[in-house]
Amino acid sequence: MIQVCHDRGRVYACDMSNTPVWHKTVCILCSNNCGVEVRLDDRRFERVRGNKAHVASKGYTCEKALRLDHYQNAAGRLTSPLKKLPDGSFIELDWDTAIEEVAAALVSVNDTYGTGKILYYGGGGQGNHLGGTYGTGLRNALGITRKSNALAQEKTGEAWVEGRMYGTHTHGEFAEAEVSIFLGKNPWHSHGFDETRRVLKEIAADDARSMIVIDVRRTETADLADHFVQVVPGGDAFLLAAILGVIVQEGLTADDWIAENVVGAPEVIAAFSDVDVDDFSRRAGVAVDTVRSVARRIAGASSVAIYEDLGVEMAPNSTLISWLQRVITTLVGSYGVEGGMSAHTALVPLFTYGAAGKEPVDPVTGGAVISGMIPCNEIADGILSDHPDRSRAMVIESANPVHSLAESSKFRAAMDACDVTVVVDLYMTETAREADFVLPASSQYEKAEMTFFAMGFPENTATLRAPILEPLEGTLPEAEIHRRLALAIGVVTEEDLEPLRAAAAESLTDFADAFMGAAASNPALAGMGAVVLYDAIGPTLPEGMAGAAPMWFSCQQLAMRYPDAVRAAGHVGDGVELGNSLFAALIESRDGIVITKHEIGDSFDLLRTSDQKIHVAIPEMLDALAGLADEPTRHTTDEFPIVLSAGERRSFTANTIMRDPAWRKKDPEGALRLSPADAAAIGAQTGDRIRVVTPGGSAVAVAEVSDTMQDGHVALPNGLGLGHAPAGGEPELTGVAPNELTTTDWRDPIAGTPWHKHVPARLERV
Ligand SMILES: Nc1nc2c(c(=O)[nH]1)N[C@H]1C(S)=C(S)[C@@H](COP(=O)(O)OP(=O)(O)OC[C@H]3O[C@@H](n4cnc5c(=O)[nH]c(N)nc54)[C@H](O)[C@@H]3O)O[C@H]1N2
Ligand SMILES: Nc1nc2c(c(=O)[nH]1)N[C@H]1C(S)=C(S)[C@@H](COP(=O)(O)OP(=O)(O)OC[C@H]3O[C@@H](n4cnc5c(=O)[nH]c(N)nc54)[C@H](O)[C@@H]3O)O[C@H]1N2
Ligand code: SF4
Ligand SMILES: [Mo]
Repeated sequence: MIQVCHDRGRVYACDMSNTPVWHKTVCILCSNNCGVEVRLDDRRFERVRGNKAHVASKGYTCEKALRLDHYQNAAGRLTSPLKKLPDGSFIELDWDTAIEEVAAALVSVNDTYGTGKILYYGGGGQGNHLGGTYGTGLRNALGITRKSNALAQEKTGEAWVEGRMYGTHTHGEFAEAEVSIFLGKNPWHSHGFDETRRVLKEIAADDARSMIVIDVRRTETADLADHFVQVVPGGDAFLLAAILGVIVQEGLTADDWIAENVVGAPEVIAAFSDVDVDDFSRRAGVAVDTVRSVARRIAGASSVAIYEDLGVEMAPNSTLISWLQRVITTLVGSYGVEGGMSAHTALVPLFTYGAAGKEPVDPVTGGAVISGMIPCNEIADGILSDHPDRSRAMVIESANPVHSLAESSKFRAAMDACDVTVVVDLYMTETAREADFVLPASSQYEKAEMTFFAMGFPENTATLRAPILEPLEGTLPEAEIHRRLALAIGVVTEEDLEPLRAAAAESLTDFADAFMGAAASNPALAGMGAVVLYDAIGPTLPEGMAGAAPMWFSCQQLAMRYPDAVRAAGHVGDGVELGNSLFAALIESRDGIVITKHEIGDSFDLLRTSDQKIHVAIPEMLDALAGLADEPTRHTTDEFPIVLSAGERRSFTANTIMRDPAWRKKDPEGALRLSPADAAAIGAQTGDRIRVVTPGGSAVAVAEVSDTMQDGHVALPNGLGLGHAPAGGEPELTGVAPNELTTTDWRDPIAGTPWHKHVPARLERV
């Protein structure tokens, strides 16, 4: 028998003898969100272990989950709203005053410059996407049309391609694939699918399956690969085009399958029949025999799954590469087969593809607004321009763009150039320090939270977490911050909310009727959906779960769109009842639930192209392919001859979620890794200090000489150079902040995504 115990601000499940039990939640340090169980000692995470009952991770964790206390309880948690004074110092405000002043400041930006000059950045990280649903309400309340987040510096090139080819997002089933390809992706450390390391080891041990790793460095994943294809930096587009050249020229395409399922294939096949396989292999730095054997292995497989990630998404030709790798799976017929690529469902899709092919252009910078997002690399330039329509204010939630976006100094200047900037975070981050207002959020273990990262097919899952701690005093969950802001801005009133609350108190079905009616007569109310749901349905949910109320609407939408798959997953009823049943299961389960269960053959039904076929011919990509031979491979100069990967995932990196350097058990300062020859060239050894100089800046890092690195390529980890203030004083920095070395102009011409893995650099021994 479990009961709820309260003790010194903590609420915990305990048995009848008051013995604390394990609290189910998830790890928030990467998008896998592995289910974990936490044993608390007062507010500290005393122990963390994998949750064997979790629907997706089944007990799996990596070494990082055990260190989660450093997220929850690091020194310096914010406990009061802050306002910056003209002299740059901060004063504490009470919440009522803070909400009133923030609302007034944002409304005044609209009054002064007209609506549309506020930019909303962020809204969620590796573990928290519910905040973003409330952010949508704020945007609607203030007429904010400009938004962006970290996806617009990594995944928008991919989204540009997928919108055209599939009209939706696709993902591979690596647990089943005969051939798994990791392209600029090091899943051993970065993860990205359920039980990653277990699956990697399983593939490595299975003679019938193959792993192909395409990377510039011999990574931990590469060590497990059947084929490690070590490209030179900038060589990926040449390599993939050469692989496609082999597949086409040796007649290895899946012609019958293509005829049935693909539009535009003849044009694409023709384009690769001309590729000079020998020359392109040489340009990629890969032996042509390797290219041929890899191409044949791919074409001969019953299923191929590819995971591209930052190694190619943040490097030259990134959008072209996103297309080339999808041409491979398309021409060998590996979509909609078990172990291949497939579209998937989502409770809330992370991307919208409706504008694919006609993406609007940002009027200030001229950049393509893909999936509604301003390219990250153009935000600061836009604000610092003299364009009359430039943004005048920013609201930044759950993100640290001063640290995470290119050219930190420029983002600081852009914040300074705004009339008002508001940051919602747990800690005094590099970005919060620059803000006019800082609002302290409750942590992800102090409120209901979830993410929309799950991409499984044919089965997809979702995990809604309950708080395991009461909010730290002085903090508020985003739901409550946004409810108060909406009331202060005046876009919803108590009179609007009262009848909806009353209806929700009766039943969810009554609420559905009342909400539809109210939204029809008052569109502003519909735009505030998340806040309205929180206010009305929230009080009817179990203790601590009010913030999950917007998921009621998402469950309804999913049930409407895929009623059979939702029922096949065990939820019951029709129409609103089916959505209610899904919602009830989500609210109840701490182990995650299956939300949709399809048949593998349904894959094509999930495509959102006009005819539900794959549209492989993209004119801009065919042009880029035609011009590839004339492109340089390395983008370096005599002054900056080395390629720097600025921001690599390692054992103890987790974006900027962990600020306390003590969380790191290895690589405490975040070493600059370089090859023995590059080290010898400047007379450096492991442990020496090396200055890295780039066109954007310079920094000193500790060296780690490593034979996993190829000559002419060096790497710094991501997520270092964070300020941590143990005694509440001035922050101490550990390691190099990678974006002190990057520049906003170094980016993909189509998607505007940065070339952080390909920064020209030179090294000097200090
Ligand atoms: N431990 C840990 N895991 C994480 C995160 C974290 O911070 N720490 N962050 C999460 C996030 S937000 C993301 S987006 C993912 C990113 O996950 P990954 O993309 O896997 O991470 P990276 O280490 O940045 O880059 C992957 C690989 O690209 C290689 N690479 C560099 N340049 C090139 C090139 O020109 N060509 C090729 N083919 N490869 C190249 C690098 O050697 C590296 O092995 O990780 C997620 N998981
Ligand atoms: N040079 C270089 N730059 C990079 C990368 C790289 O490889 N190289 N990687 C890029 C990638 S792929 C990504 S995804 C970005 C990530 O960078 P960002 O998008 O900036 O995200 P995080 O670093 O995860 O920062 C999350 C912030 O959210 C706060 N936070 C945590 N929980 C909550 C919460 O519940 N509520 C609120 N309001 N705040 C919370 C944390 O304290 C932290 O300050 O970095 C990018 N930057
Ligand atoms: S860091 Fe990622 S893979 Fe590791 S335990 Fe956390 S969620 Fe799972
Ligand atoms: Mo990311």
